[in-house]
Amino acid sequence: MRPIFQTLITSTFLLQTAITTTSSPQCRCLPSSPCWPTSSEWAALNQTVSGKLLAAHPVGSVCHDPTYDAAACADATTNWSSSSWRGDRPGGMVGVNWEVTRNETCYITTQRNSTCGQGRIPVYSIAATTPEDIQTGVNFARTHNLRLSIKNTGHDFLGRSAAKGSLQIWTHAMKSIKLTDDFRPAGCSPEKKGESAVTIGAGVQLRELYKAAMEGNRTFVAGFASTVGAAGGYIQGGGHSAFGPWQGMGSDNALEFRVVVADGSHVIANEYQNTDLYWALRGGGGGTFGVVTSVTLRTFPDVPMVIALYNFTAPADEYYNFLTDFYNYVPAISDAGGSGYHFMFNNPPQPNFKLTNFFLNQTNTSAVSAIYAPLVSACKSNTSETVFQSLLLPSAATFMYSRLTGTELAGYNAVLGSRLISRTFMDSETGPEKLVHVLRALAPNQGSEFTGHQVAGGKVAQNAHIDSAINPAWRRAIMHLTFHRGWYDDTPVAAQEAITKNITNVEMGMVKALEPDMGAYLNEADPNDEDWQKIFWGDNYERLGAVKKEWDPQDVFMCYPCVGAERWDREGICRV
Ligand SMILES: Cc1cc2nc3c(=O)[nH]c(=O)nc-3n(C[C@H](O)[C@H](O)[C@H](O)COP(=O)(O)OP(=O)(O)OC[C@H]3O[C@@H](n4cnc5c(N)ncnc54)[C@H](O)[C@@H]3O)c2cc1C
Ligand SMILES: *[C@@H]1O[C@H](CO)[C@@H](O)[C@H](O)[C@H]1NC(C)=O
Ligand SMILES: *[C@@H]1O[C@H](CO)[C@@H](O)[C@H](O)[C@H]1NC(C)=O
Ligand SMILES: *[C@@H]1O[C@H](CO)[C@@H](O)[C@H](O)[C@H]1NC(C)=O
Ligand SMILES: *[C@@H]1O[C@H](CO)[C@@H](O)[C@H](O)[C@H]1NC(C)=O
Ligand SMILES: *[C@@H]1O[C@H](CO)[C@@H](O)[C@H](O)[C@H]1NC(C)=O
Ligand SMILES: *[C@@H]1O[C@H](CO)[C@@H](O)[C@H](O)[C@H]1NC(C)=O
Ligand SMILES: *[C@@H]1O[C@H](CO)[C@@H](O)[C@H](O)[C@H]1NC(C)=O
Ligand SMILES: *[C@@H]1O[C@H](CO)[C@@H](O)[C@H](O)[C@H]1NC(C)=O
Ligand SMILES: *[C@@H]1O[C@H](CO)[C@@H](O)[C@H](O)[C@H]1NC(C)=O
Ligand SMILES: CC(=O)N[C@H]1CO[C@H](CO)[C@@H](O)[C@@H]1O
Repeated sequence: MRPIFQTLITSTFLLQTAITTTSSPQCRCLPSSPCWPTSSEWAALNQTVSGKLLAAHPVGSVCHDPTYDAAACADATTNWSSSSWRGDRPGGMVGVNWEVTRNETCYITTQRNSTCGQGRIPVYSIAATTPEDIQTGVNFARTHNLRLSIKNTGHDFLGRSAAKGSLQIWTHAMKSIKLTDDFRPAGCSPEKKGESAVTIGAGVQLRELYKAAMEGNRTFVAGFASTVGAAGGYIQGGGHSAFGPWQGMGSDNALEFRVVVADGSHVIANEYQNTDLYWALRGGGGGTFGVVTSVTLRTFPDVPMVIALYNFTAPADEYYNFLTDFYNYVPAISDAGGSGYHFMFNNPPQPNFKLTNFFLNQTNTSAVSAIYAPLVSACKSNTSETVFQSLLLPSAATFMYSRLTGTELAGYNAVLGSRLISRTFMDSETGPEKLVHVLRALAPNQGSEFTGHQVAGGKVAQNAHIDSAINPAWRRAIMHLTFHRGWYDDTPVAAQEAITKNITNVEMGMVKALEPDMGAYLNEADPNDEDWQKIFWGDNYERLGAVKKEWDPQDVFMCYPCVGAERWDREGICRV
């Protein structure tokens, strides 16, 4: 070795030593490291949390040697695609691709004798029932320099709720729900008037909350899903909803958080105390600033609503003309208070469009039908099929609960692409046409559908004055567009990579070119975009970085792509 390199290496080494002795270790302790806690230390931890420490395993491991179990494997096979079954297990994620490392084969479709690796599933899990359990877990992970992960339901589309070699804090069992008409944030002035709200434990899932709200004749802002968590990644990521254009983003209506932070203390964050943490928790993303133990959400009276249903099928040219016309109407639908979802199915023999729009606190079905009437008549033809209806529903709360089936599709391998589309773009003369041009170009390579989430505009835009960490692009948006690409368990690793790279480099490239200055929703987006800081948080990223440094200087909490993740490798194991 030439002396120059020798010197370089030696000085680099010295520098490293200096850094590690004055700050934190370079890498986390993994089960293979000498610094991994001893079995008696794990046993003591288990005792402190009253026996709630579990060994976590990939859900497919019961179908493989040497852990094969015929009955458990039959159960796994039956329930493989159920998000509630996956949510009930510490090793279950909604996307199998976030459980299994690409070259490992822990599937129900692979042979019993093929190796089932631990993949990205944590080693141990604390099935917390109290904030104290969580404090114990955070302190243990910090003291032993462990990779810490937080799992609520495992729905994260970007894989943030699993982490290789980690100790998991699992919030699933924290199910308390308390409605009140007189919520006053801790620390507020005596004159502050109370308001209607609900305080929920970290593990409450949306269907449970919709049920409680319906029974209390109330509504609240949340997603259209049964098993997504109400207090975890959803609300901390901003939380979009069909009720958003009526009452704002989910996080706009989060009044108070209780959080176990990196030093192990349990703190309150609201408008009156720890305001920087409160700012960051409303849109800064889950898994980053602490473990939220409970959150208080504003509630609203139950109201009637009108829903508009549209079903359109036609040969491709006619279909895409219709779609362009439809997007020209989206601003008018938004101005009339409309929100909701439309689905664009690209499957042969003919593309099909389905829409469900919500008009909250409205009762006049003729007024709603009148908004769509010109579109409906312009697009009716002898080659298309159109069904349009508007219906009056007496209770929005009852409708939401009754439409939720209790579980969602899970157990697949997929990644998403998505983009927030601005009101300005949709209002522009050529915007709708350009958007449809891209949708048409992407359709042949499309697994099933595009979804247009009409969850912005209205109160979401009007709430631009709220100072929170949410991506400012949400305030300018009129729609959140998503699509996904999947693969099979036995798709070769190289082919999987070709699919994910194509989304990032080709397909998202086309979508982003429509409006380079917009962004994306951090909970439903391409996990591989290198520009994630700007895309998910825009100008808020710098301030988020400062809050992260203040509350968690050693990065006890880490996920990817999450605030501060540029300091770590992709799995959050070694600093870069
Ligand atoms: C079927 C389906 C429907 C969806 N519908 C909607 C929708 O209508 N609107 C919408 O906005 N989004 C929707 N989403 C996206 C959803 O918001 C995200 O998947 C979100 O991450 C789920 O949060 P979770 O806590 O349930 O999941 P998890 O995967 O368990 O957690 C997500 C992230 O939050 C962290 N986290 C979880 N709990 C805590 C906690 N207590 N404290 C700190 N960090 C925590 C995790 O570490 C992880 O980083 C949907 C997703 C699916 C799969
Ligand atoms: C923790 O203790 C409980 C009850 O004593 C036991 O059932 C469980 O297996 C222990 N967990 C681990 C990881 O050993
Ligand atoms: C998968 O690849 C990783 C990284 O290359 C390697 O460490 C691991 O042993 C592989 N697992 C299997 C089952 O081949
Ligand atoms: C697994 O079992 C099949 C037959 O059931 C056999 O052909 C194959 O060689 C086995 N593979 C390993 C790795 O043992
Ligand atoms: C909800 O409304 C129904 C019908 O108006 C009423 O009978 C019921 O008592 C109300 N429930 C609550 C908790 O206010
Ligand atoms: C909507 O259109 C599809 C495709 O033409 C058809 O199969 C379906 O039954 C229609 N649904 C309704 C509610 O009209
Ligand atoms: C519903 O609309 C009426 C006016 O039409 C308004 O007075 C009332 O406050 C609204 N209710 C809610 C909960 O928005
Ligand atoms: C409902 O809307 C229609 C069409 O805009 C209007 O003519 C009618 O007067 C409205 N009905 C009520 C009760 O407001
Ligand atoms: C549809 O209508 C057009 C014009 O009215 C006509 O030329 C065409 O033949 C019709 N197509 C079918 C399939 O009936
Ligand atoms: C990449 O995406 C484009 C647009 O959807 C598609 O035409 C092309 O076939 C894709 N390539 C691969 C390798 O998937
Ligand atoms: C949690 C869950 O969905 N469990 C189901 C697994 O499959 C069996 C058989 O269909 C059902 O009875 C369980 O409810």
